[in-house]
Amino acid sequence: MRILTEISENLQKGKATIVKELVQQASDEGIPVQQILDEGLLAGMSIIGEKFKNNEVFVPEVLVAARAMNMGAALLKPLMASAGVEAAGKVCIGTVKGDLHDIGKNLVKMMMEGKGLEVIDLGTDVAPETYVQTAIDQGCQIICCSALLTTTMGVMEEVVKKADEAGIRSKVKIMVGGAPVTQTFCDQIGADCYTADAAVAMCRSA
Ligand code: B12
Repeated sequence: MRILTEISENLQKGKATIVKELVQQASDEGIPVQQILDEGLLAGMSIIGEKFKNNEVFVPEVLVAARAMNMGAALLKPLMASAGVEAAGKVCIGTVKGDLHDIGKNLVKMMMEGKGLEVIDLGTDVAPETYVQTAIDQGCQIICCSALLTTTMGVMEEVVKKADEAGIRSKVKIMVGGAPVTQTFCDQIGADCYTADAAVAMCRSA
């Protein structure tokens, strides 16, 4: 669909205002939210990812694209939220210590909120103790950890250990995700659940 291609192209150029307008237009035209997200915003972000890997674009370009992605996604958020639904549970989510990537984490958060869960966003660079203390203080049933760097994935194991030490392991499910994370890794560190993308994370958390 032309408009979805335009969203992707403008996102790659970091044109946040145009992305926002096009996302609004696409939604007004009745294109499903999931399709706008997948074929517009995420498609653009994935091309930027490839170009970043191949040194065709650099950090500043990625940052403006990320900003456009977040602005477009923020517009979709209320459309995903099921109006007036009472929170079905409480989740705390964050990107692990040492890692500043938050686009995927924000998407998972949005999807979970859309499913009626109350989500406490701990942001990025989150220490294992912070996840566990928040889960205790706020009574969260799920801790969600995101990592995009192979060098920070190991922090997730620390979260599992700290939850164990704090005596809350049986009461809290630990979900892990992010591009380098796999089911094997999830099993290895003793986490409860891994999903490859935000949409599945939403279903599993329900
Ligand atoms: C955007 C980006 C950045 C931006 C981040 C902006 C931001 N606000 O997030 C900036 C420019 C800051 C950046 C910096 C760096 N980056 Co960077 N970045 C990326 C890039 C291009 C896209 C990531 C992204 O947002 N993808 C889109 C989202 C939607 O996908 P996602 O995060 O995977 O999330 C999905 C799933 O994984 C899942 N998910 C995510 N989290 C969770 C959590 C749970 C619980 C669940 C269930 C699911 C789930 O759901 C999401 C949606 O479906 C990737 C390349 C790539 N292809 O991934 C590199 C990439 C991750 N970066 C990389 C690197 C090396 C860096 C830097 C070290 C570069 C540098 N030399 O400075 C720094 C590190 C900074 C730091 N300390 O964190 C490498 C990592 C290599 C590795 N194997 O470790 C990558 C893979 C690029 C590459 N190929 O070299 N980066």
